Amino acid sequence: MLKSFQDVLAQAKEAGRNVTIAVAAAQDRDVLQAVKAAQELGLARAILVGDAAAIRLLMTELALDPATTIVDEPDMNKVGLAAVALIRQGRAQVLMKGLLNSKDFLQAVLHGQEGLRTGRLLSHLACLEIPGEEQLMFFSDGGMNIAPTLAEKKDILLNSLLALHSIGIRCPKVALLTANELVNPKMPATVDAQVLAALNEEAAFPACILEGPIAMDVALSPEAGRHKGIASKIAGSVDLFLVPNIETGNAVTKTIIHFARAKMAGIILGATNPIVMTSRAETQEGKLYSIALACIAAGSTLKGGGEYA
Ligand code: COD
Repeated sequence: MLKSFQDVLAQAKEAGRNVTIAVAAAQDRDVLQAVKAAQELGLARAILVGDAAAIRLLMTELALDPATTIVDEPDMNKVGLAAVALIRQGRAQVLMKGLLNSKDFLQAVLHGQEGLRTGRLLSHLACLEIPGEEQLMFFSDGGMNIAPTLAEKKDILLNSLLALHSIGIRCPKVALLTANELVNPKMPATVDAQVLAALNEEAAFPACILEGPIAMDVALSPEAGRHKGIASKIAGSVDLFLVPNIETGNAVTKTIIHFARAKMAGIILGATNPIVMTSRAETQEGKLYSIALACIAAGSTLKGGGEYA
């Protein structure tokens, strides 16, 4: 059971995948420090795509392995696709966002002819280690899908469950996050949560204990559940929070990071290959944990189709 990012690193080292990462717009100190740490831990090699002159300067400063391959693409409009091309050519197995905007990076990933689409929905999964908490907590989707429809929420849930299963959480506890436990047609998230919970009763998803609609207080605290008269099997031990929209996921995770000094890793699921996507402001530590998470969540990557094992 993964309880911390040290466990994630240990599992990634044990998996010994030693993959190659294609880093898009690698001319960034924190990105290169994370790459250096991943190389030294034996997690991954890297191909650095971006402004070669700027990358070389940083490599010297950080004493990065001088044998590390660089692909020169200083044009920020082309750098995402140049890194994606390395994945398509089989020269790299994991894609990583460097110093470019998430939107530009994701548009390269989603490119119709030259991207990494599988026919499935792609979604972002955030993993947080929060001081004082006994387990890692996962949030989706606070990074890619802006206002998911019910069908998209199904896919986001499926992507997340496959990833959690592949990192060893066999029966994740899932909270379908809303502002209230009562179903209210004026709050569409509660209606969607009710439908998803009913689908889970029919075994539409991989193994999980899923509850919703459920508000954050009950999801976090059995005591709050008792006060509100709600019997919950997941209160206080939720693995995965499925949020109703990108603003909720983004704000919740960034708030936890700020106030609780949490650490976060972020990956994109549902593409042909695992993808590391963190905020440009994320620390080198968070970027390293994201690489490790991508390496061990690779088992959830399906080549086309929508079925799951
Ligand atoms: N999965 C699979 N295909 C997708 C997805 C997805 N999640 N999103 C769009 N597509 C496909 C569509 O079906 C269509 O074929 C094509 O891509 C273009 O769709 P649009 O027009 O909706 O795409 P864009 O380019 O306008 O938007 C896609 C983004 C992912 C760039 C957009 O949703 C976005 O900006 N998301 C938020 C990124 C962000 O700022 N995150 C916060 C910081 S971490």
